[in-house]
Amino acid sequence: MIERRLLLGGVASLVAACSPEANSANQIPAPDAPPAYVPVSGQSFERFLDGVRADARRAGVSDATLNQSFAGLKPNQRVIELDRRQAEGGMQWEDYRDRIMLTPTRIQNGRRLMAENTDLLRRIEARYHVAPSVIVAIWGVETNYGGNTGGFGVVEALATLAWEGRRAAYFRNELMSALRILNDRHISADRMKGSWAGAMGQPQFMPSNFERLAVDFDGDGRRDIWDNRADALASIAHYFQRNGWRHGEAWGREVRPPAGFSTSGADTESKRTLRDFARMGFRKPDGSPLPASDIETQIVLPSRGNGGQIFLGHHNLRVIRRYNTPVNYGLSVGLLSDRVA
Ligand SMILES: [Ca+2]
Repeated sequence: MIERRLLLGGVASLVAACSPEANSANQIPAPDAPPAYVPVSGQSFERFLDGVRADARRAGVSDATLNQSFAGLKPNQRVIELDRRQAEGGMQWEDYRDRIMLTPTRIQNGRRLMAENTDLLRRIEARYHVAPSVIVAIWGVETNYGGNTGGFGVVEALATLAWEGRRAAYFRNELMSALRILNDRHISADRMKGSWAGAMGQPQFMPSNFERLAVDFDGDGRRDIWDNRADALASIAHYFQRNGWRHGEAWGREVRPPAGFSTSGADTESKRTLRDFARMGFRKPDGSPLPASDIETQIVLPSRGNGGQIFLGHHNLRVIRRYNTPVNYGLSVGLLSDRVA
């Protein structure tokens, strides 16, 4: 099975960047008050890198790759700050949906890019059996269609996080993956950019996910999810295929509940057919009947929603959430995929 990606990638940083707190936090700290970060291990950064270097050599990474990757490498204080501030939250579903995820610009650009990449998306769909609209929606929310892939050096960010100590084992493993990717020459060290947490390229894959799931769709021998659109979009499709996407099925839908329905007592665990929900009085938001379908589904409530929207989530919503776990992320990707389809 594929490990779940942590909530670390583009959307998390996007939310952080758009929150009012982030603006003040972006200010450079006063020079006379440098925050002192002491790694959990108490080890110096240089000693830490020596250990990584030894492990990487044993894993077959060349000295040339290591010298290039580690030249002038220092811990990045901004990465540590962002990691410690990661527990953002509190954003209302309606604000997250309208101000962050489903902005008019993102919807328009998604439609335009669906049209401009029809042929590529059809070929990807033919190989991986994943809907083009969901590929484009992920591309849109993760990196604004490749426009914002993160400006951190991936090796620098991962080395900082692996040294600094919180989740050290996880990030050290990701750092080793990143070094193997460089050693295999899929990307050059200076082009290997990502988020502060090391999520890379247009799909924001962590390095271990890259190793398992990134694909070379254009056949040039390199899996380039940074600068090659075919590789980036096919890699998203491959991720979905490997996580059980059911081609031709919807992700879910918004519904209007029957009279007397209360979100506080709602059963969000039981799965029933859409037909059963229709019998129970659930309808489309406009009041028209739900399709009499045998697809299995369950009630999904947005987190921190004001009770205005209620959804039925099918199997494919769970697949979307394997890309990034939060329920509001999954719902937004589903809604965006409908809007760009
Ligand atoms: Ca390629």
